Amino acid sequence: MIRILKSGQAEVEKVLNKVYEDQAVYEQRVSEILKEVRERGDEAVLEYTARFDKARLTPENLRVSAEEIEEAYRVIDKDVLPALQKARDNIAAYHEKQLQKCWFDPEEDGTVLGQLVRPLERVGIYVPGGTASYPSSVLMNAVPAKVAGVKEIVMVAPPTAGGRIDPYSIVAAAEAGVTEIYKVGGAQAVAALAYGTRTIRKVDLITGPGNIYVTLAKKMVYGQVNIDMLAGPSEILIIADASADPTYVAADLLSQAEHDVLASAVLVTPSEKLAHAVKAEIERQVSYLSRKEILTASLRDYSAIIVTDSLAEAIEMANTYAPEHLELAVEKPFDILGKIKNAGAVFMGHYTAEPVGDYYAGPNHVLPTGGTARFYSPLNVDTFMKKMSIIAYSRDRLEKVGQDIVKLAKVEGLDAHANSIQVRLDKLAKK
Ligand code: HSO
Ligand code: ZN
Repeated sequence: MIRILKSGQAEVEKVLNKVYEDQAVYEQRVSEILKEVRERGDEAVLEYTARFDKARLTPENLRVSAEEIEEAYRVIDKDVLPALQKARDNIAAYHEKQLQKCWFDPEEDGTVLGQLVRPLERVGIYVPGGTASYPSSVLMNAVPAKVAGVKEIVMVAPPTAGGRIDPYSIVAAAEAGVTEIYKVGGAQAVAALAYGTRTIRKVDLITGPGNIYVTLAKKMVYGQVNIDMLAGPSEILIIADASADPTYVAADLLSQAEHDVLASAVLVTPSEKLAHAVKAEIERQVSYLSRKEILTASLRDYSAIIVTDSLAEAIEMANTYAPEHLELAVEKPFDILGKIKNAGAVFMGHYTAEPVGDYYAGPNHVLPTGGTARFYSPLNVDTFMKKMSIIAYSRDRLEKVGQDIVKLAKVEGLDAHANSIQVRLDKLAKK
């Protein structure tokens, strides 16, 4: 089911540098959908929704109504709501710490330099449909937007054939402060958010994970609007030493392997004994888990247990892989944290099971995948904000340094720039 490899074996390289299939074939279709929605707006959105989701909607019922939101609250399991609210509060508290302050730096001669931090006005959150419709992801996208101070938070999700959206996702949206929900998914939803239609006004930023069509659409509209990142299949890499419990390690590997047939779960450990125990545990646990087909596929193709020569080598492999989720299932996780360079989120010690972060602790679960943790950060409050520079020069300052600016402008051959400074210097000289 899952291979055990030894460091040095050629296959290890393949696991660490995974390559997914070429996406070019989808690009054509996505760009056509974008073009249609751009040109024909709602009409194209509704046609694609009928074709791909089998839902027949009109401009009037494309938006989830107040009654539908009330109904969602009625149909969900009542016990879930307090847990969802607690998760929301934890996410809000964590993201509040990320808020950056505006600052002003006044100087002796009256000059002031500063920076204002402002929320974006209107953002779009994509929520996948079907079994990948996760209320937790609704919270992870919407709560940071709310904390940032975004006024209009628009959610889109593909409807079922009956024209409905998962009630838990609707409730999560309402609890997180989403202001509009539309029943539209796929590339057509991204197009509507990016270009705007009569019913769905355009946004400044699109966040949230989706399938290949959604991801490519986000890539193609980038520039027209901002996007968070390009999400790929989920991954977990666990560094474990002999102190790790094979039952826990196996369970955590399986927790991410169940997301997708393309998901990866990798264990790197210097303990050969642990490697074999984890393999046996995986087989035992898969027998009672429900998503067997997905688990079998993802464990076979993209996952492995790698036995390393040392803990240091295991850490090196983790840095090369740059996993979305990194678990440090070692006796003293804080002792090795300093050596970790690339990971989306780090889960410390034997009791921080990865799902603690997926659902509850507070940090975001929208994380860089596919090695992009080398240069991307988790979704965070900054994603929903932008900065403005403030410059207030005093007369004294301009008089003192104006000639520097004139010189720099002249070097560039831009005499109107030089002139804008010089006219002031000339007047000041006469006073
Ligand atoms: N681990 C997923 C997020 C998720 N897990 C949602 C459960 N629900 C990607 O980081
Ligand atoms: Zn997960």
